[in-house]
Amino acid sequence: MLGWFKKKFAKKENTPSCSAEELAPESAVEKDISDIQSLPEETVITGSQPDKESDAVLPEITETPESITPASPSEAEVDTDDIAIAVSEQEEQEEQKNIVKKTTPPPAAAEKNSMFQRLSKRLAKTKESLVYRIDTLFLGKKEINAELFDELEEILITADLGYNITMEILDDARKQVKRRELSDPLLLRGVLKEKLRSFILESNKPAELVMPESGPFVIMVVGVNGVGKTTTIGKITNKFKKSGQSVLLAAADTFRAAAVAQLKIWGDRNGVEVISHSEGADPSAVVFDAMDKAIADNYDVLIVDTAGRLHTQVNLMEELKKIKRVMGKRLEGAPHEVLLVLDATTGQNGVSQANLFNETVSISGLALTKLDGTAKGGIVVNVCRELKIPIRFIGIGEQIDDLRDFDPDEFINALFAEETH
Ligand SMILES: Nc1nc2c(ncn2[C@@H]2O[C@H](COP(=O)(O)OP(=O)(O)OP(=O)(O)O)[C@@H](O)[C@H]2O)c(=O)[nH]1
Ligand SMILES: [Mg+2]
Repeated sequence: MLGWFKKKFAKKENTPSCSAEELAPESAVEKDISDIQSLPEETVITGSQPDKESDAVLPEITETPESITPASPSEAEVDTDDIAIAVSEQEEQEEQKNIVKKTTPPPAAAEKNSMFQRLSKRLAKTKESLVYRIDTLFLGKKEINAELFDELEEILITADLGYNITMEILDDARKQVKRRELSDPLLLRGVLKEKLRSFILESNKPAELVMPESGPFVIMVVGVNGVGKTTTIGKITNKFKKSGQSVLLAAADTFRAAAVAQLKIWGDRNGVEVISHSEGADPSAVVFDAMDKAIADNYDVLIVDTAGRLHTQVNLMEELKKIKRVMGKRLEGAPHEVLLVLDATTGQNGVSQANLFNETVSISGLALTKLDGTAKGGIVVNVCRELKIPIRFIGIGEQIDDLRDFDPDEFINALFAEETH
């Protein structure tokens, strides 16, 4: 997961060359810092689908919550008659502080925990359609029978796990029941959880991406209309910036003027420059200029936004090939990452989108957005299994820090977590 991102960070710190494992502790610290910086904030998620028409109108960045510690009264405000009371109040406050000190977990652990809670909350719709329905099904059932399997099948299919995965899970469970390894429906819950985890882990092996020794790390972002490409670019930029990387953005979506404006808003939020041409310009020309600047000015990362296109639009898919070619000509090995953004709410269709984009420009990583807005989060497992392309990020909201590095364990644990019932 994001091995390339962390390696670059380590390289900047003049860390002597060492293996990924050796780098791990430092990477973990870096991840913690990035998690802490993106303080959890409770944003309201509306039940409605994001409005495509309003995509140029971006949500405001929520303010970081103010410190809630009350300020102690200044000396000037304290009347001499009240000194005794003030002293006793002060003692009380000190005592309270000590209690807080004793009971509050270390900040990093607390933040990590709250990030997990937040992820779990954002997956509420999928939890309801998948995990809670399974729990309700098993509640009070004493034995595993054919009827229970039928109902389970319906639940798994509805959560968009896909037919093949559903059948594989059920066949495996049936075999365990037959061998009498499984008789209690409640144990079946654990078996399902582990099965889903292993599907993702087997298929989502983190790909080793080799960072360029010199020059910018070039990311080309592609996908169909409205899936969340530009928003995801804004969020990724934030991640890179927070770990000290310089980022340049290229507005190669020249289809609509609003698209350039939208990327510029994200550029402003992150304090990074955006290379753009006028509406209708050749996107390859924008990319060429951006590559020039990224190389000349020694940027660490260049992220290229492209226009949304249907995977079935042959001409537009050819245009993507051209953009990619231009990058490779200007800098050998570029783009180092072709990131396909998939909207989780579109479910199974995402798999066919990915196949066609993959045929055209060889996808190296996936970002699965809008997992907060769908009850079909099972698509994550399906995508891992069917595509065997690593999921790098999951989008769980519209705010700048609503993008998580995809961690299979964290995802499955958040889905099955009981504390947010
Ligand atoms: N709830 C939610 N909304 C998201 C997420 N990611 C993106 N969106 C919303 O999806 C809508 C479309 O996002 P864009 O980033 O404009 O999508 P795009 O792929 O760049 O669109 P085009 O450039 O028109 O193809 C916007 O309203 C975003 O706020 C997410 O993870 N969760
Ligand atoms: Mg866009």
